[in-house]
Amino acid sequence: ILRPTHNGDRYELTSPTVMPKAAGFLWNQKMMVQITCRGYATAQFMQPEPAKYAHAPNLEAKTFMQPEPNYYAHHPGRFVYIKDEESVRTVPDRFVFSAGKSDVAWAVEFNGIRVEMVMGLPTHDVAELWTIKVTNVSGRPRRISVTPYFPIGYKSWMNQSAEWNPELVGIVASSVTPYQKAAEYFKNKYLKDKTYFICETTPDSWEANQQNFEGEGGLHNPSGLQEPQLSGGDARYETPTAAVQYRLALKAGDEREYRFMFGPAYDEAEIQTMRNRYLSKQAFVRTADEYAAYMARGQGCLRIETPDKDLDNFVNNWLPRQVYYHGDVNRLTTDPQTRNYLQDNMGMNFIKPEVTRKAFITAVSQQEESGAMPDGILLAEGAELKYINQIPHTDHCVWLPVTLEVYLAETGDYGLLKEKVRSSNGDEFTVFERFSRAMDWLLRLRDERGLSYIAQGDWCDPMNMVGYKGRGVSGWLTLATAFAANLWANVCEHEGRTDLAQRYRAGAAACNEAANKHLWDGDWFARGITDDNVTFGIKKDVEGRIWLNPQTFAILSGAASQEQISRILPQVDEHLNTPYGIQMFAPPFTKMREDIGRVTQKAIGSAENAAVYNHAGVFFVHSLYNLGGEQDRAYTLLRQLIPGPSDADYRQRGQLPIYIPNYYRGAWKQFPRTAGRSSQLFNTGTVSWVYRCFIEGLCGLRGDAEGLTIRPQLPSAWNSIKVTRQFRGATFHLDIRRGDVDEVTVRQSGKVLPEPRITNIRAGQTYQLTVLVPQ
Ligand code: CEZ
Repeated sequence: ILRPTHNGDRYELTSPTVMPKAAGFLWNQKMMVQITCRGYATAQFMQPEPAKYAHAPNLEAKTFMQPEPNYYAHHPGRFVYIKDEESVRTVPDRFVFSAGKSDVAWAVEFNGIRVEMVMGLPTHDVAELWTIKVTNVSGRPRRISVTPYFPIGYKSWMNQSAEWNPELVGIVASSVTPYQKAAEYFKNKYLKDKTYFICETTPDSWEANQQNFEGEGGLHNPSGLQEPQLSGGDARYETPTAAVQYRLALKAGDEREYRFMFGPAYDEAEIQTMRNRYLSKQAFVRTADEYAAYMARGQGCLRIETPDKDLDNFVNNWLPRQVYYHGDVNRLTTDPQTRNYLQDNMGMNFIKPEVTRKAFITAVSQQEESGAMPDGILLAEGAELKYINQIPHTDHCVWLPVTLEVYLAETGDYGLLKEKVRSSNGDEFTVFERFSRAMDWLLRLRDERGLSYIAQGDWCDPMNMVGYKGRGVSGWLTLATAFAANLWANVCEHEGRTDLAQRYRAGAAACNEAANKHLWDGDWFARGITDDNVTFGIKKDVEGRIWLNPQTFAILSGAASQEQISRILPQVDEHLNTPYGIQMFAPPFTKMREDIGRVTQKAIGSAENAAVYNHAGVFFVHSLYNLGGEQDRAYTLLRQLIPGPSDADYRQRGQLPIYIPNYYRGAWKQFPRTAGRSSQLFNTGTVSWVYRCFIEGLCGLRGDAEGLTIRPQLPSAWNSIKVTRQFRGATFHLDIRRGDVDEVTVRQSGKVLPEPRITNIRAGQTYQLTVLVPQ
C-alpha cells in the first residue's frame, strides 16, 4: 500500500481508505498546510498570530495545534468532483496519494478518466497553488464535468458573505473578524479577512453558497451536481463556499489542465496582485522550482547507507526536512515555549547553525532579572505569552546548556559566549554571564532537601498540581538541573573559568546527592514529591508507577551509578516497552490525582498520560548512546520512533514515514486496539534529538572545540554502514565496518590515525576514512 518513490523525494500511498489520516505537509515562513490523502486540510497563516482562511461551517474555538485531528464531512478540505455525464458514480480503479518534499499530489483513475492534482506553495507568500489535470484515457469520446470544491466555512458571526468576482475570475468571501472591545478594532483593522478561490481559466458555472451547493446530498453527493450547471449563487450572511464547474467534451486522449489559487487577502487589490504574480503555467513552474530550492536548503548534514533501506530513506530525506521545519518557523507561533524554541533550534545546528546562534541571543535577551528564563520567547512585535505560557514552569533554564552543547560541537564558535546582550529592562550581560545566571537560578530554586521546585510544571506541561502550593518538587528537574550544571561546567572550564566550573560541578553533585537520598526507590528514581510530601512514581503506586524521564536524566547527570543503571534498565524494559516504542510512564492514570494534576485527566494512553511520547523516548535513546555499550537497546527504540517497515505497523500507526509525530498511543497493555496510533501532529521536540542520535550516537560523529571524534555504535545485527557527513564546511565519507580490533580504528589514506579523531579540519576539503569497529 505504500512505497518511497523518486529517489526518496516522495512517498506514495495507494489506498484512500486504509490510512485515512495519512497526510503530507508544506510550509513557508508565513504559513503551513497539512493535507490528508482524502483531501481534508488544516492550513494556518501568520498575521502575525496564526489564522485560518478555511474553516468548519460552525463557530470554532481558536487553539494551538492539536494531536489526533478528527476529520468529518464538513472539515475544511480541497476536493474535486468529476461527473461522468453519461453514467453513474464509481469506485476509483487507481488511487495514489503522493506526499512530496515540496508538493503534495494525487492521481486518481476511474472509468477511463484520469485526474491528477498537485498542491504547492510559494516560498514567500501565503497561498495554495493548485493544478488539476484531467485526461481521457478511455479510448472513446467522453462528456464530463470537473468541479473543484474548496469549502470556506464559517468565517464570522458578525459579517460574512461570498460572491463571484468576474475581474478576479473567482469567488471572493468577505468577513469581519468578530470582536467586542473597541481596542480590538484597531488590532484587527488590517487582518486578511477575505478568502479567495481564483481560476486561471474562466469556468462555465460557479457557486459561492455552501447550502446551495451541498443541499440535501451533502459533501459526498452534493445536490449542486444533480443539475447540469451550478446555480451561480452568492452567500449573504450565509456560509461561504467555492465551487466552480468546467463542462467538457473530451476526445480520446484529450487532456485539460487548470490552475487555481486559494488563500487569504486583505482586499481585492491584493488578490489581483497575487493573481498577476502566480496564476499562470510559467509562474507555477518558476514558483515550484523556487520552493524546491527552499526545501533543499534544509537538506541537513548526514547521509547513511545501512542494511535498512526504509531507515535510510527516512534519515536521508525526511528527518532533516522535519528538523528544518522546526528551526525555520518555530511551529508557527509568535511565543514558542522556551524549551521548544531552544530544542527546535538545536536541530538547526545541523542545517543552518547561524540561525541557532541568533536564537540563543534572542532567547537570553528575554531572560528575567532573577536569571530565570520566561515560559515563552516572544518573536513578533506585540506578541504575548498565551496558552501554556501563562502557567509557570520551572525547567526552561535547563535547555540553555543542553542545546548549547550541540552548537559548540557543530561550530566550535565559543565567540558566541562573549557577545553582549541587552534586555528590554536595560540590563547588559554577555551570553556567558547570562548562562551562568540561569544556572545560578536553577540551583537556587531548590528546597531545603536540595530538590528542585516544580511550581505548575516542568518538561511535562500538564503536571500542574504537584507543586502549585509552592512546596512540591520535581525529581526529573533535580536531575536535569544536575545534567545542565555539569554541561555548563564543561564550558566554564573551556573558557578558563575553573572557579565557576567548580561551583557548577558542586551544584550538580548536590542535586545528584539529594536525588539519591530522597528519590531512589530501590530499582528506579521517583518522579517527584508533592506539596503534601507524597513521593510518587515509586513501586507502591498502582498508577504512574515508573516514569522514563527521571531514569534518563539520572543516567545523563551521573546520579545513577553503574550498579543503579543495571537495575533501572531491565525495569524500564519490563514496564515501559511496547511494540511501538517506549511509554513515558506506566501504568496510565485512570482518574484524577489532585496532587499530580491535569496529566492524570488525559485520555488513557494519549499524550502525556502513558503514550509512547516520542520526545521522552528519544531523551532515553540519547542517554543510552551517551552511556556507551547500549547500542542495541538504543537502536531498537530509535527505529520504533519511525512508522513501519511492516504493513501491519503502518496500518496500526496510520501515518506515512515522512515525519515523527509527538506521540503514538500507549497503554499497550490496557488498550492494544488503539496502541501505536499516531497523533498525526508533526510539531515535536523529538526530531532534533533523533537527528542528533543518528549523527552523534549511531554514526558516532561528534564535534568538539578542535575537531571531529569518530565512535560509531552500530547495532549488533549490522556489519557495515556508509556515511557522508558535512562538518564545518568539509565533507567526510566514511566506510564503517566490523573488524578484528579492540577499539575504533580510523584509517586515512591507508594510515591508521593515533586516535579516532580528525583535527585541523579545512572547509572545502573531502576526507575519505575507513573505520573499523570491534566485532
Ligand atoms: O505540548 C508539549 C510541549 O510543547 O508537551 C511536552 C512539552 O515538553 C513541550 O514543551 C510535554 O508536556 O498542555 C498540554 O497538555 C499539551 O499536551 C502540551 O503538553 C503538548 C502539546 O500536545 C503539543 O505537543
